Amino acid sequence: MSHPGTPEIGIGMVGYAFMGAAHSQGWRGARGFLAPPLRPRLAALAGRDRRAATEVAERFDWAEVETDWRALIAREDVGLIDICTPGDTHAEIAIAALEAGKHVLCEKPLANSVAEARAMAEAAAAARARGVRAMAGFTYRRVPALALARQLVAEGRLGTLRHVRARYLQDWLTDPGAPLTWRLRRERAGSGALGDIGAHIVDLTQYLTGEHVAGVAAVTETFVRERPLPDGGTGEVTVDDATAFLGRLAGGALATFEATRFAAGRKNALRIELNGSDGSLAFDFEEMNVLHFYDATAHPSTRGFTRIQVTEPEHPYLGAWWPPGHGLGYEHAFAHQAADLLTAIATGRDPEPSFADGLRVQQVLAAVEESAARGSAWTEVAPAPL
Ligand code: SOE
Repeated sequence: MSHPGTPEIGIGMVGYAFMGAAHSQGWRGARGFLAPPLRPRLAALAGRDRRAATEVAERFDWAEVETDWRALIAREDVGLIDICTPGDTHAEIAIAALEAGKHVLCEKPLANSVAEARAMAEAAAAARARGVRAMAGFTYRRVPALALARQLVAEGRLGTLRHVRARYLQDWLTDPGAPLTWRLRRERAGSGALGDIGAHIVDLTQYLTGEHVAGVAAVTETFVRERPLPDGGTGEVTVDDATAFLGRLAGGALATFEATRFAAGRKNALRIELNGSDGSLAFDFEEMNVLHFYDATAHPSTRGFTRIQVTEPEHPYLGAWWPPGHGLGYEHAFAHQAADLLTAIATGRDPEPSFADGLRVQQVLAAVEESAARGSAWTEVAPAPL
């Protein structure tokens, strides 16, 4: 709990669109509600378009604006660089920041390729030796119901894990008239639904189970290959619209994954179910304050899925927010992420997920693309050493 006299750290954020807004809220929520032992100060926001960046900076109370991320890193009043830009810029900015001695929070997926992610993980390991910390922004780990799920698995409540069933379903591309944004271009985004939302369910699977995905067999598809450009004409979609793949976890459990932007009516349905010898867990982000738990060790007469309302002070993160029962939303996980990173920095611990965790997700994404290119051939994933 912070109190008057709590040391401050200046945050410098690169990017100011959707994720920039989410992270701005995150820093503010962390400071106000979670009160970490290092207080974030919104020092400066960087964006190439000064007018647009200034408008966002004013809305979210960023003190100053830079139009070059290098200038942001060079500022003495900035101790942490928060990267909220498309994937093609992550490696260059993160490595430069770490080398300059700044802590880093980087949005997911960590990079656009395994080579970039590996270079970032190496830079993070070198920086760690100098007390500089790096975290990858797989924010859903900080949804209280999923943090609770992790606790239950770690306590052994599921017994031996048999299955993971992970889906991330959205529908914002079902309209063929939806414009060709950067998210639909490989050179900017790395991949499509796979890297944008598939990365989340791969990370969650590895986080919840504590095991890595050891191999995959995949299909990917691009349903709409030409889309209108924002300024007229059309352009080519160069990433996947959807992917589905089978996986095997290191401990022997079978996993299925699906990530799509074409699931009409599913808005942000991140769903994950785990089945073990002693029980099951099920979560759907569209009901994000709820976790379903089946205890197979309970008496047969009362056995059944329990719908846990994850809104109580006993649950992860909840004690810092509203009175019991009031519930949280999408933005709160960003506040938890910010507070956890600041606490790790202040107490000299390694934040999670690390860049090495981000690299391990990237390796799975690469294996999915390789498998799909080889006609769904089984493709092993050799996880990067911890
Ligand atoms: C778009 O599909 C997106 O905004 C992702 O980029 C985010 O990571 C996810 O939280 C919500 O959906």
